[in-house]
Amino acid sequence: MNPSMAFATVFTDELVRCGLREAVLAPGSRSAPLALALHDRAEAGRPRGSAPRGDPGAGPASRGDPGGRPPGPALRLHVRIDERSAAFLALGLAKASRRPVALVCTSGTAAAHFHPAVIEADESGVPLVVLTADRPPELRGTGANQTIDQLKLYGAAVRWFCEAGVPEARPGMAGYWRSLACHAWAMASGEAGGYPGPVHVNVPLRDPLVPDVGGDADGRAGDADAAAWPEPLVGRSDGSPWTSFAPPAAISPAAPPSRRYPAASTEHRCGSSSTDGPLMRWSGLEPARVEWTERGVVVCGDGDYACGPLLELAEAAGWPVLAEPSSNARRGPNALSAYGYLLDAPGFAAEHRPDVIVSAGRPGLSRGQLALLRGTPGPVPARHVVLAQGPGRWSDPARTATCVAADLRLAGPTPGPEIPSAWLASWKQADAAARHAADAVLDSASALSEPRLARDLAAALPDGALLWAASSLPVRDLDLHMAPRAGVRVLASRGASGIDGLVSSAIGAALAHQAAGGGPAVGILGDLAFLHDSPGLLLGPDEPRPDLCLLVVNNDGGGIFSDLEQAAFPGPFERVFGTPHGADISRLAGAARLPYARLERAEDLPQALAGRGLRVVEVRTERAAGAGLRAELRAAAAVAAVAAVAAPSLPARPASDGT
Ligand SMILES: Cc1ncc(C[n+]2csc(CCOP(=O)(O)OP(=O)(O)O)c2C)c(N)n1
Ligand SMILES: [Mg+2]
Repeated sequence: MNPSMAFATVFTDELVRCGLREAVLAPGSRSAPLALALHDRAEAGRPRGSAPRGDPGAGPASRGDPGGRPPGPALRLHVRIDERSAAFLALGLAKASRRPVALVCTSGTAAAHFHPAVIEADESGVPLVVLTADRPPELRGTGANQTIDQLKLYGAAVRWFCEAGVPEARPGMAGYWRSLACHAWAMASGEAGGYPGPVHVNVPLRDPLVPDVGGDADGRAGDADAAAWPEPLVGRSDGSPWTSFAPPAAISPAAPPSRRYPAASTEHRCGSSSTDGPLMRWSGLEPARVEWTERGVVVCGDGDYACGPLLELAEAAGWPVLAEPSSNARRGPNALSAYGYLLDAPGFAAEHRPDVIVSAGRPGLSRGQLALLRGTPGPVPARHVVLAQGPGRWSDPARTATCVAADLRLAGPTPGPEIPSAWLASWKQADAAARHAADAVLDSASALSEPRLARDLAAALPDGALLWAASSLPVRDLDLHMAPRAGVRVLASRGASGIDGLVSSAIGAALAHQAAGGGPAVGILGDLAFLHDSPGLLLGPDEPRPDLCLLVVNNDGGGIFSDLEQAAFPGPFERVFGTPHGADISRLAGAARLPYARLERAEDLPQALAGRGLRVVEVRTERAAGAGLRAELRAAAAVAAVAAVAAPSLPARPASDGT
């Protein structure tokens, strides 16, 4: 076995021992050893003749481990033409599975195309192990073909960068490679104590880049010539990783897992064995104490956190829960569905200024929500406790945090859910009134509108479904119209809020969701987002395919801009913001050989969702009409909300700041 193949085979084996179940590859020549090793490992773990779309869980042993080893889990390989799509596919897989995914490309500009997904993974704490093949040092800076400076290519967006040594056939290499793989895994997954995210290993590989002639005619790494290596290449004999990391500190019994609000999915969580426990498992810190006061609010931003304890705290305190869809915390009796309308309603926010805000995840989806955090109108909240996203990561976009904590406890006498709170009742009454008014507007319109589609979609999905919501209006329409519910996992790329890579991210999330036994998946995307990642539609015949309906809301451009200040400049608006394209979505789906359908009436939504496999459903809407409808919705909801709380007056705010 030559050194490049030995490295790739051992490194792959070690990553699988760490827990790797999915790998994504965009082909090239310099990365050939990694491509062959991943393919060998994935093929060997699959029962003979089976389709490649199987569950990447347990499977028979691969023959890829030089020197043999006990049966191990299977690895699933995905191949994509476009590195940007490949990287977002990996992001979706890792986000839904909460497990690092390996992402491999060749040298040169290929590696640069990973950058947007690496940034999103950094911002949203999604674990990726990025492996970029490179020329060996002696060929760099010489004008050698397809050679660029790949060192620290992703800057500060990775948790850890490492330039691997050029593989050599000498003693000590196997331990080095296995230790390196474990290091990369731990830094990505958070098992080493950090916040999960992407890591980058630049891998210089010298020729030969394929198995030695006379080795394995199928192009497999081969076991036989492993004997010629100067030392055994095998890993730990019990199949365990070369290096394991001690689990986080024991969890305080004061923070039992929430039974009433189980986590939205049953999958593995990085660095811990359970998804449902205290908000943060990583911390040995004492929970922050929050003294009870009536006027409290819980804000749940985007993110992957066990929100059950927080929802129970909100119930015990009598505080409303203002949860973005991708927080997966919009459930339980205190969750509101139209809070965005309430916060925009004139007078409502001033009348409902909280004395304490507890925020979790990464808020920032709407201006009203940011204004609440900022304390506008009125004084900044006297107390704003931010629950950190992970070690060293917290989100405080309004810079009003008075305390950042890993966990919190409600202290002092609390009313409990059975004692009616005028404060909570007021929020709930206003929410119900706004919801009712908005529903009436939506149901009276003859054309299928974008907000109605979002509302009906969230309600129509069965328990166990996954919903990927694209940036721009789809996720905002859900935020304004999704009724509280459990059973559907909502994911979105809210780290950097790009409209890039969303076809591939949705495909990756659906694949991981279904590999773990999850139900159907739907991605709701604007037309520009869909077009932006149209290469993501192109799946080769051997590629794993999800059961995913891509619902394309085609308003022929960026509808969100019609709701923003830019709309006040009608001259340049259409060309430089609206971005009309006139693209034929059906032909694009046809070019990728995907089933395509048009949805025209709201009543037909269940039927449109009823298919199977990867498919495209287009809904045509109009940007101008959408902007008009949204204005009408805001006005109707505001009038209803304000009227609903006008009669019974709220308890007077205490003269002090309530702390
Ligand atoms: C990669 C990237 N480029 C540009 C933007 C700025 N941007 C935000 S929303 C948007 C328009 C999106 O249009 P579409 O996907 O059709 O959704 P719609 O606004 O119509 O709902 C753009 C260009 C972005 N967020 N990400
Ligand atoms: Mg659009």
